[in-house]
Amino acid sequence: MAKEMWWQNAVVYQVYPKSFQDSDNDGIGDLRGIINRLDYIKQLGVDVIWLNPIYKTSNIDGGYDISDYQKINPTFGNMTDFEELLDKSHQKGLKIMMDLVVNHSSFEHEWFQKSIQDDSKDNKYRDYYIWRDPVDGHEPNNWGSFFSGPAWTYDEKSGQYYLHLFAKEQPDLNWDNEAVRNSIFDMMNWWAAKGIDGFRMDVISLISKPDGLPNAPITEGALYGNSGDAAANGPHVHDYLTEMNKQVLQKHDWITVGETAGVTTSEAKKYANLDGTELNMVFQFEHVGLDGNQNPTLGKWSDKHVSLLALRSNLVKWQKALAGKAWNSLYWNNHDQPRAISRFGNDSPEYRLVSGKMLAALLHFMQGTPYIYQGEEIGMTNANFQTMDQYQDLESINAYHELVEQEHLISADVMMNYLRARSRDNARTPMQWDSTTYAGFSDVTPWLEVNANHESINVDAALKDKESLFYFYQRLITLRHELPVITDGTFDLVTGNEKDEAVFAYTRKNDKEVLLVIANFTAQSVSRAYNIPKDSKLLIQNYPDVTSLALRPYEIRAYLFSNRDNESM
Ligand code: ISL
Repeated sequence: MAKEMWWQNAVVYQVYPKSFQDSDNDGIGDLRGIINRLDYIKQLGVDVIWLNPIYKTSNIDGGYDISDYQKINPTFGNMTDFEELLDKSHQKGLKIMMDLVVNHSSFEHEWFQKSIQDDSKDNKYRDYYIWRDPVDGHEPNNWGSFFSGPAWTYDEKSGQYYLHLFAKEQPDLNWDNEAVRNSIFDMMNWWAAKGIDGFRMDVISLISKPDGLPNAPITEGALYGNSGDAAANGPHVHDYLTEMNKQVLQKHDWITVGETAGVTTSEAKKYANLDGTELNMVFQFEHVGLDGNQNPTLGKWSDKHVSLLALRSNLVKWQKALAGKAWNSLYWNNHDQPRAISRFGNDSPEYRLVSGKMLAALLHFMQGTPYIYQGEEIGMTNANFQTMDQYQDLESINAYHELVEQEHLISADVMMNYLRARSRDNARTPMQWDSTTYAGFSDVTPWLEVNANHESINVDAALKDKESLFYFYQRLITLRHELPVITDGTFDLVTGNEKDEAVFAYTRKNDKEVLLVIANFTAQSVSRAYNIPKDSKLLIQNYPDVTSLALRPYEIRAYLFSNRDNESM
């Protein structure tokens, strides 16, 4: 491997501020809440905190609709609070990665307000967004919004439509306009001067729209063309990121990660190339798309469980394809995805802990930078909401409305199951600090209901129990910092493992050492024969004892031994 960069050996903790810790008892998390919990984050041992958007917002989409990129959301605090958070984090050796949401702004942003201000269509800000004339009295093309309905909204005053790949309150910025790019780079440099440590870039793969905005292929039965496919990895995206790199990123020793919907391994090798001309790494979406609905119209709405065969072949593909060429980010969940244990493990009381540890170790021993989403480290589970009024997320609410009430494609009961399995609100229930009524998140009713299981699943309980998931994560993070093979070792599946329907087994190998990871992905005991050298050290396991090579439900073991190259697994 070429010269190692600090972020290749780092672990990131993702904080969704709205749901992390409320310090002023308005039921909404805030910056002071995060400041008060920095010691907890530090105790886990991570290197970086990624903050979901904390900017002034219209609050349509959890802060991903920014109305002023240089102001703090007043519900979260003010710039002095932010500076204190940055300062205190740095004092504790924690870096802060901000969210950069520049595929779109809020409709309330000054640029958009000026863009719609008059109907002359030639003011400077008109071209900051993507405006088109109607075609035959309709939308300019067939693109659908990620959040239901068409991706175009008509503006009566000017007689034109504007493009929004997300909600109508999130108009897409026109990256083909150099003035837009320069405004964004100036804003990034302004944050750089504050001393931040990097950016996570929201849907950055969508910023360059295809020339002429042609219709997107439409799957049979689908309501709209797939705008995500149409806009992903567009004609100039790499030029624009190279430009951003020159004007901003190159000047700093930052961590940067692109959220790249629709990214393939060959595209990822460009975005996250090791020459450092674009970004450090990307979030790919393939492994969280494998359990989607068979019916393409329903897309992500499903309650299916992915098979180990499909999941493993995907994860292995990414490990292999990027090795030596680009850098992976590793994640099971985030603020948009259901909880890892509920989705990929088993959230029953019997197996929650053991399957959570298995998932953690399986991911953390791969090559790449691991991301831990708040609450993952204590094994929080899906929200298990029973009625629609418990949901707050616009994606969930719009989808219910469109699929159940408007198009009658599925019944309310089926959709409720799908939401329990996939709604973004599963990830957004308040952080569970203790067993009190509002889980120590707030003294008043929180903006989104606390998961009922906070009485037993909470930070207080985890910190008191030496066998908790928290300490298991802490150990995994320490191991990554101490053992180079976790960062630089080559990745290989154990011979023959690709067809195993129950066990995932791989090695990481460098000149000196071999790390062998064996994980049972099922609730049944299985036995397998692996050649484990006598002098190997059992590095970590999720059962208190080891007897034979029979693997108990969700058992994982990682062995470390010296590399005797000719040895076969
Ligand atoms: O959440 C999704 C599926 O449920 C994705 O399609 C998601 O919309 C996509 O990954 C983009 O996500 C990001 O941009 C959105 C915002 O709502 C998400 O929270 C953010 O992570 C628009 O800014």
